[in-house]
Amino acid sequence: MQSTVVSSWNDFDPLRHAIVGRADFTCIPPSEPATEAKVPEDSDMRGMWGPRPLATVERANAQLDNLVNLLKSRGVRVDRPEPIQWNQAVITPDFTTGSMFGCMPPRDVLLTVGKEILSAPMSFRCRYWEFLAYHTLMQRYFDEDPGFRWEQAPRPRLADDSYQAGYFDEITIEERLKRTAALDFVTTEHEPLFDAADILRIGKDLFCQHGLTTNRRGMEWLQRHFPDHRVHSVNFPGDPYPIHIDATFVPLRPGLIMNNPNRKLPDEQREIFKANDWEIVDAAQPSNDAPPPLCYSSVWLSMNVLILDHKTVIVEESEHQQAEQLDGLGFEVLPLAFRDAYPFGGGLHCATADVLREGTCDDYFSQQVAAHESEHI
Ligand code: DAV
Repeated sequence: MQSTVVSSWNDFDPLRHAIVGRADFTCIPPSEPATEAKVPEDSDMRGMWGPRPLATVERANAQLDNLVNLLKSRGVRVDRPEPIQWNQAVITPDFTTGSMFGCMPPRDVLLTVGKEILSAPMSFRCRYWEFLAYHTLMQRYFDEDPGFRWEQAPRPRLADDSYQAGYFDEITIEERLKRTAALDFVTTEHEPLFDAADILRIGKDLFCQHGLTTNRRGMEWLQRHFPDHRVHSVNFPGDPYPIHIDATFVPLRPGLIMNNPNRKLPDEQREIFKANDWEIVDAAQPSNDAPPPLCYSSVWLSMNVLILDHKTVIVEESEHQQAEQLDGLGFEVLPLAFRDAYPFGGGLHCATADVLREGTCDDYFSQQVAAHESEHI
């Protein structure tokens, strides 16, 4: 058996070893303060909860297996989590909720920074135990790589004081947009909270989306935990459901990022990219008008691509416009059908987590800029 090396500093250096999620037993969780905030008013998921229909699980797993095969054919080693029976209640001294969620999107919970994989303190109560699906893998990496740092952020309590009560009662989209632009979110600053998928890793700099699932205290914790990094807070007015940075602000290779044109990084937060000669391009429009049924995510999963190296990217096969843009930017585009997996927790980037990418912790932003919202925390 190959021995494991854990190391990854960004999303674009050559990928050698990844974790790909599984759809087994995935549930639509019952409503709770944080999921209330995410599920759109007109969503077909409102009021539904419980295990997802088996036929949809099987279709998602088939597409996840195809992703595994594509990665292997490109020389990437792949591991899979161990799904738990997610249809069980979560009971802690501070809260109870009716079911868990799933382990299709390892990107949400596992943050790889160099030789460390950290399980994130997620704000959804239904996701409290999700890291356990990766426990056997982490144990194995720990045994095989003497330099691997197996870490966990402080477990959040997720009691009522972690959320603003009634925050989303009868709220319109306009009101949502006003509040998110004003950095007023359903999660409070009571304790550190973040999802790993809110953290964009670009070498020495970590750009964190301040939104529904990540608060300033979470970023403060990350800064203290990674003292050699620079942690920046970024936000994207225009997104009524700001959750996870990977359908909003996606680095393609050193010096190039694509930004969701409906969720633009504000001018003052672009300064650091400008000062260091990074180009920010608008992402292509999605080719689909609507997400698949029972899906949390928006049509912008079109941007949720998986980069294999500076010249190769996997794109969902129906996303012709996104594929064309990446082709024009000099990438070899590998199309892969993946929409059946979307309802289980996201796209190609969400469905994976990095174990090993080549490369080192480079300093891409040696010109730091004056403090503002994207300030170094
Ligand atoms: O646009 O719905 C999806 C990100 C999933 N990790 C969106 C964000």
